[in-house]
Amino acid sequence: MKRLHWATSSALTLALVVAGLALNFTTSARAEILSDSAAKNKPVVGLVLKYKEGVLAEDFLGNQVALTPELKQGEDLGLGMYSANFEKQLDENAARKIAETLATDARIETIYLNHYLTSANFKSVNPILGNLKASSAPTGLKAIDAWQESQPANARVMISWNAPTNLNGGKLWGYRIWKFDHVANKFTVIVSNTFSTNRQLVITKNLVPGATVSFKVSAITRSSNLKYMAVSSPSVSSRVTATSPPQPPVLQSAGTITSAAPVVAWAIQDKVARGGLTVNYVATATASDSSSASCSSAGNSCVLSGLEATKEYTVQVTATNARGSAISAVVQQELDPMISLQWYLDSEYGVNATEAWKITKGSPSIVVAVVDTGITDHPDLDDNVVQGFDFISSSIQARDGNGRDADPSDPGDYQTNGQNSSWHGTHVAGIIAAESNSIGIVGIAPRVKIQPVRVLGPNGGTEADIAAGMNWAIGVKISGVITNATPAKVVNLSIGSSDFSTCYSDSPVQLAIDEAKRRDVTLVTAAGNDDQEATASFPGNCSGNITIGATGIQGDRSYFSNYSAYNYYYDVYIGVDISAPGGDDRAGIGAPAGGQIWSTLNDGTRSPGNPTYGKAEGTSMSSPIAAGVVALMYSIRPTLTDDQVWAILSKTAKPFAPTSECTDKLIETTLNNGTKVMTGLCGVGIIDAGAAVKAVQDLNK
Ligand SMILES: [Ca+2]
Ligand SMILES: [Ca+2]
Ligand SMILES: [Ca+2]
Repeated sequence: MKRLHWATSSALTLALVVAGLALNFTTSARAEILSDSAAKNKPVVGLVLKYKEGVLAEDFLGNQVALTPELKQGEDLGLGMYSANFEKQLDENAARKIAETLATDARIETIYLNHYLTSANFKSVNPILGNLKASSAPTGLKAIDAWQESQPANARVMISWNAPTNLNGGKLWGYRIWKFDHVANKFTVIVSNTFSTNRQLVITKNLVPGATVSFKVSAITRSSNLKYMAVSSPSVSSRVTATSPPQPPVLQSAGTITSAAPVVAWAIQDKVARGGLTVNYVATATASDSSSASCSSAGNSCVLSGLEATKEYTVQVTATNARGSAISAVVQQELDPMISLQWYLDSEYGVNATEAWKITKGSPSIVVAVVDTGITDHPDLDDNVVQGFDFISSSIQARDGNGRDADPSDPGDYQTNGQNSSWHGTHVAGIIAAESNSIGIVGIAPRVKIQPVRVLGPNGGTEADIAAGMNWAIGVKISGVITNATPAKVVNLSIGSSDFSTCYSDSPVQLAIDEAKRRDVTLVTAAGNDDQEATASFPGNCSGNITIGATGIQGDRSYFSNYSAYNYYYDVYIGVDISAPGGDDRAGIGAPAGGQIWSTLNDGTRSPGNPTYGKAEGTSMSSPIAAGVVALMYSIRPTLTDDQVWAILSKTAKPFAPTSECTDKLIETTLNNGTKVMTGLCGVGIIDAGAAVKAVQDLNK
């Protein structure tokens, strides 16, 4: 739900919060106790305690403070939250009694029942304006490339300017720096106050080498009694292109040749790929006996000559500009043989994957966390898996003989009633990043990395374990747990529970999402498979994540997919942000994979057997397709913000089938601030990887 922040903070959440308030036992001196009213008939497994800032939540022996005798010590969840568990599950009243005892402890800020807890008050400080006339604008702004040989791949610019000529009685306090944002299409503040009268600044953050950027500067003054501040209008803007060595060219002719005078061609590089500079290319053909020939061009092809037709040559292209060189990768020519079953890649209502792959198949430095059942060994995945973690705290649920550990292998989530293990995490991981390697299938982003974070066992997962897994995935430090050396840029949660109708603003999972947004990590969630309003499916109904509905091969809502709720007050649909293929076996009779989603699996019925492939359908499948597309977007521009990711995904979405109810219920609403938003029963459309990645590439022009 969740990209409509103005709505979540008022109408929709208001109704939910009012219901929640009736349950609160909040007074100013006591910790707040929160519980989901929809879950009041469910057993409570423990509490989540959020300690007040500055409190040491563990004593010097490592014992968690403030626990009562009924509570067993739990674990650090990150962000100041700790779990604490009951010996056995309790009902709401019994759990609340224990929570009330704890609520008088001055060290605790919030207590969450039902596996939940927390509270965080974010107070923004508004500077006092007025009673002081702003200075004149700074003049003479100059932005120059400040490339450094010691860090050749990093974009670096320096801006300098003249002080305002008229301070209008104020005292110069610092400067405000603005940068043009191509998605918002306006200048946005990147440094609120330099707190310095220095008139130059080196900028290294959120710059793309080769991309042109514009800056403006305002002067900040304050009154002599320091009570008031004023910000001048911005200076005239200045543009600069940060430079770097070029990116490796992508060969478009064969990487191996046997003719005497072949044409070698490579993809045209845009300005960013050229490192912002003029580039010259040299193609070289080398035989196994080291004989070679080369040709050069400033364009995108050249003709080799002097080769011997009887020899086999390997061809590579080197791009060189004033900052350095880069050489093309060895060409991958095989196709993964099961690609014909993967209709969700390129059929009419697929995601246009091949168009995206012309630009990128993903960068190995982009990590997608799969917060799920863990992972199994698979030759189509193994090379793309980075260190994950197992956050299932109950050793009984975990089935690996212990609680938390560094091995996220999936031992099987079979049910004692005879239901086989699902290998859900393995299927989800393959959809995102199965390798492009001439076997099996290919993932949406086959060169990015998967980080398996195990939180789901045979009974699902607790919110505490899920929140801890999310926090670790995005790089939050958690005591007793190895540091995440490769924090994720995208987190996929193919989880949907209609047992919880509310995502409280201070629930552990919501706080993890808030932290992810602060770190510009994109959280992608499933809308749920209950064929009901998605606003009742947790954690898709939290705020700030992107919630994905499912469509079938015919471009209509999958029969099981949750859908958006219509909000009369705001005239918008809320719940599903956008859709992606999730399969629909009823609409896919006779289609490849029966209209379902084909991915990596395991053939074990209980514990892991052999790697295999198979089909599945659900918003659990549409969510990782979206996560893969987002990973491709970050791959060519890691400095994208999460809000830019959503702006691009929503602008580039492709239409549903003309006859679909999803098309009928698309509406455009003008918000109070004049901006227009499109919402609909199934979100704004079907994700289009080709158009989204192209739009990111266009930002680089
Ligand atoms: Ca374990
Ligand atoms: Ca384990
Ligand atoms: Ca493959």
